[in-house]
Amino acid sequence: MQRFVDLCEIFVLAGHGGPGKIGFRTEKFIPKGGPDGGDGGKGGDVVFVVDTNLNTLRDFTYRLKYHAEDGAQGESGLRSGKGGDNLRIKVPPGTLIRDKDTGDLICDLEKEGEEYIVCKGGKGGRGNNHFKSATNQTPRRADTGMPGEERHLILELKLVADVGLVGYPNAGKSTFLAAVSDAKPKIASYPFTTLTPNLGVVRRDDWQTFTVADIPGIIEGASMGKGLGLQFLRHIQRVRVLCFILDASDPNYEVQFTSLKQELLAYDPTLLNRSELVLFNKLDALDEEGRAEIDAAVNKDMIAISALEKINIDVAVARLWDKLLESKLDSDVAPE
Ligand SMILES: Nc1nc2c(ncn2[C@@H]2O[C@H](COP(=O)(O)OP(=O)(O)OP(=O)(O)O)[C@@H](O)[C@H]2O)c(=O)[nH]1
Ligand SMILES: [Mg+2]
Repeated sequence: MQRFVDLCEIFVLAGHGGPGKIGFRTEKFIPKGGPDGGDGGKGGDVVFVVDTNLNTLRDFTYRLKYHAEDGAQGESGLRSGKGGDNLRIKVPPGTLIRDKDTGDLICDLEKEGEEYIVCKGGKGGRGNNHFKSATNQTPRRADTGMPGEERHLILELKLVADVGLVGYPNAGKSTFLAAVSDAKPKIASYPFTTLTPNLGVVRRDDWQTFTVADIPGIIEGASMGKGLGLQFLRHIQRVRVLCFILDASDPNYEVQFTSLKQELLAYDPTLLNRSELVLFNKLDALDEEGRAEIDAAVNKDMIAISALEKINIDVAVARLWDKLLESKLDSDVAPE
C-alpha cells in the first residue's frame, strides 16, 4: 500500500554567494594593468512550486536536505561569476510551509504554478576591483560572498478538494467516489477500509470538472480519538461542499447523521456552515417499507442513491455541481 504522507520536516539551504576574484590586467603593452577581479555570482534561491500532478508529500520522506547551487567565483576582466541555479522544489497543491523554529506560516501554496521563495541565495563577494583606492592601486583583497539563507521547515498537506465525503465506515463513500470519478479507491465490506484520503476528479464534460475527497470513516466519539479519530478532517477543512453519505439500509442512519454533525462541530464549527448534500445510499438494498421511508425524506438537499448499482448518481453529481456554483457566488472561488 502506498503510504500517504501529509506532514514532514525538511532542511533547506540557499546557495552561497560566489567569492570575488583577485586579479590584475596582464595585457601586452599595458604593463601595470589595474585590478580586474570580477564579483562572485549570487547563490541560487530555494523556491517551492505547485505541481498539480502530485498529491502527497511522500517524496520528502526520502530526502531531508535540499541545497540550491552556490554562485561561481568572479572572473578576470571584471566579469562576474555565474549565479547559482535556483532549486525549485515541487509540492502538491494544498501544501502549507511553516518555519519549524518559529512555527510561523511562510506560505500556503494552492494553485498550479504558484511559487514562493523560501530562502534567498547569498550575494556574491566583491572582486578586488572594488578595493582600489588612491593609496592602494593593487588591492589583493576580495569578499568571500554571503552565505545563503537556511531554514528548517515543516510541510503540511491539506488536500484541496471541492467536495468532501463524510460518513460512517462502510456507508459507501469510496464506492461513491469510484462511481463518479477517475479514482480507484479500495472498497470492502468491513469498516475502516479507507485509511488514507483519496482524491478523485469528477468530469461532467471537458470544462466542468470538480474534485472530491474521500476520507476515512468517522464514528461517534471520533473527536475523543475513537476509530481513526478526526485527524483526516483537516483534508476537508477547505472543501466548499460537504457530502454526507448515509447507509440507508442501516436502521441507525439518522442517529449516525446526528453524531457525524456533532463530531464535525467538535473539530471545527465552521464546517457546519458549508453547503451540504445528503446522500441516502444503498437504495438497492432497501425493502419496500424502507424505501417508502426514504422517499418521504428526500428533498432538494437529500437524495436517495445506490453507489453500487449506480442509481441516481447523475442526479447527485448535478446537485453537487449546482451547490459548488452557488458557493462560488458566495466565496468567489471558481471550481476548477
Ligand atoms: N448494496 C449496496 N452496497 C453498497 C453500496 N455502496 C457501497 N456498498 C457496499 O458497502 C461496503 C462498503 O463500501 P465502501 O465504499 O468501502 O464504504 P466506505 O464508506 O468507503 O467505508 P470506509 O472506507 O471503511 O469508511 C462495500 O461492501 C460496498 O460494496 C450500495 O449502493 N448498495
Ligand atoms: Mg472507504
